[in-house]
Amino acid sequence: MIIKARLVLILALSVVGLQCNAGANSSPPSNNASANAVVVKHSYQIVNIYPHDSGAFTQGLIFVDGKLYEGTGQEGRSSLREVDLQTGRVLKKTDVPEPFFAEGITLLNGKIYQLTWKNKMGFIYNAQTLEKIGQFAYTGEGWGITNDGRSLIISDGSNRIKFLDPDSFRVTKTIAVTDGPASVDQLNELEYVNGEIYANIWHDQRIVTIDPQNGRVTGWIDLTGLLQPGAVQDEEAVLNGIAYDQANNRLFVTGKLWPQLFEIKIKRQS
Ligand SMILES: [Ca+2]
Repeated sequence: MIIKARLVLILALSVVGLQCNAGANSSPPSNNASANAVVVKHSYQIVNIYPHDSGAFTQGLIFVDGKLYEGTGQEGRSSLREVDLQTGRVLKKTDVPEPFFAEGITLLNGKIYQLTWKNKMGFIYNAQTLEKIGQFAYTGEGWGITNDGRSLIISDGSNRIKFLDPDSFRVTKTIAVTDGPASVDQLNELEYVNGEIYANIWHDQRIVTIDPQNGRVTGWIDLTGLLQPGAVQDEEAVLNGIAYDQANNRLFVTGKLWPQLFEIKIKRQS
């Protein structure tokens, strides 16, 4: 019995050692939440694959009322587009002038809101025409944006998500995203899906799902292997872009400069 107990102890210590090594090799450490907490990992399956403009540096993706909209970034290449899902063809486009580096987009009450990265200025468009009809100021960086039907919900590259009143643009609530004791930062493109916030994490193959009430992580969706190896060359061509078609319960994902856009189905584990 003693020998057996010792064996169990050695095995347990070995597991702890392996976890420590895994933690030491992960980068960045603040995103190594899965090793520290009870995590729900969801799997996925590909439902459809559509063409995507491989010149589009995707920073925002939404699907509303049967239309796919995309916001693209980089100075001089930033834009807001309406895109044909089936062909990937750009149907309408409004360019964002230099020096603005456009980021996430969301549609609320017929208006599309688009963030910019470091310019502390967002743009407002008529969703039908993509004509610019206004702008708004905010503090900090702008990364991803979505909405819950009432508030604009904004990420800034940290682990914080801010809720803004869409009329006054005042911050009404801020949540810190945590998975157990671990902070989950570099939150990027966002999507509000059935009462949860889905977020891309910059340079990470995982989407994190978040409780908007308290910032607690509710699950992880690992999309490693979604894009064929070698399909993109640019180091910045990372997973970014989540759009939910609420009417048909479809979830779309793509990445910066990716040649494809995927409809995926999440297989939830609980
Ligand atoms: Ca989105």
